Amino acid sequence: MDYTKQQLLVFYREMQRIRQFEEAAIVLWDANMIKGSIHPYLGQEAIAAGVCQALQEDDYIVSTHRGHGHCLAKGAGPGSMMAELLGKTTGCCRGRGGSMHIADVGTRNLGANGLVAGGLGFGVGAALTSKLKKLGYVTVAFFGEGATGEGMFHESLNMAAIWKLPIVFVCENNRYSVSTDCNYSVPVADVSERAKAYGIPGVTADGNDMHAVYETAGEYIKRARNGEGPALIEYKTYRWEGHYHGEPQVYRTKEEVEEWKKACPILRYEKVLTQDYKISVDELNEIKQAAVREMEEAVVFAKDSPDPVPGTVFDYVYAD
Ligand SMILES: Cc1ncc(C[n+]2csc(CCOP(=O)(O)OP(=O)(O)O)c2C)c(N)n1
Repeated sequence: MDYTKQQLLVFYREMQRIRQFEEAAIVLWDANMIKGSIHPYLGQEAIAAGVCQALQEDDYIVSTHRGHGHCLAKGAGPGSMMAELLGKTTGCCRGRGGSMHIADVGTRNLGANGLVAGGLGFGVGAALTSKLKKLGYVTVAFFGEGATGEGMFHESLNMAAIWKLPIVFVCENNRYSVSTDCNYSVPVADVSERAKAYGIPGVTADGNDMHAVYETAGEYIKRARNGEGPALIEYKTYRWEGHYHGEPQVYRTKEEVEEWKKACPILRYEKVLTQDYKISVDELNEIKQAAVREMEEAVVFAKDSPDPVPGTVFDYVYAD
């Protein structure tokens, strides 16, 4: 596929923004400023960035407990996201959601979800609305390979298939569900094989290869938009952190993690951009530094924002 230089740099920038957001969030967690756990997206940046670049502004996404990358890539502001992590009133859920329930309805992100596979049902609902009301938007449902053992995964694929809904199911196979290796928990070599059971296309692609992610997503998003129904994409990748930041990781070796860090999607893309597209290292550094500054500003905004007043705890629970 031919890309403009502007497109290439946007892909790079979006991955760097996710990387820098996560690294800044980890610093805040280590300083005990974030209550509860965070599930970093480090190592998986190409997927959120590539898939969301293939979406239109009015398309929807549903996310997971590992949802910061999806939220940022779909367009949420890092200041309001960081404030959400700190439970501040300026957060995108006014401090009520925190990391694991981060959502940004304004940018058509129906939210992260504490229930594994929980988002898939919402995604099917959003897709059904699009079809019934002829709204033309597509929904992407992100989930991990662990979610494919849940009933909700199978019910969602089945319903989306029989009604030919405009939804793309995006499985981020990062190898582990908490401590369980997918070689134990998933009985097929590729999660995408499961699409056969629902009569929809299933494809596996390299989740650390930005162009492979973007092109695969683009193909099936277009197909869904044309009324040809859902598809299941599996992106193979690897999560660098433990299940949550600070998790002991006794189920894998440091060597395995280090090996996967060599396949870093950002380093790989830097090589592609400098070697194949002759983009200078200086230009890439500038983009990285801009992402660092953007996240520093987000942290300052979040820290300076007010805490919610305890008496407002029941506000926003019900719609007006
Ligand atoms: C229905 C349900 N079962 C179990 C859990 C506990 N749990 C939280 S995350 C997780 C693993 C999820 O793995 P995966 O779907 O592969 O996503 P990843 O963490 O790898 O991104 C589990 C079992 C839960 N939150 N919800």
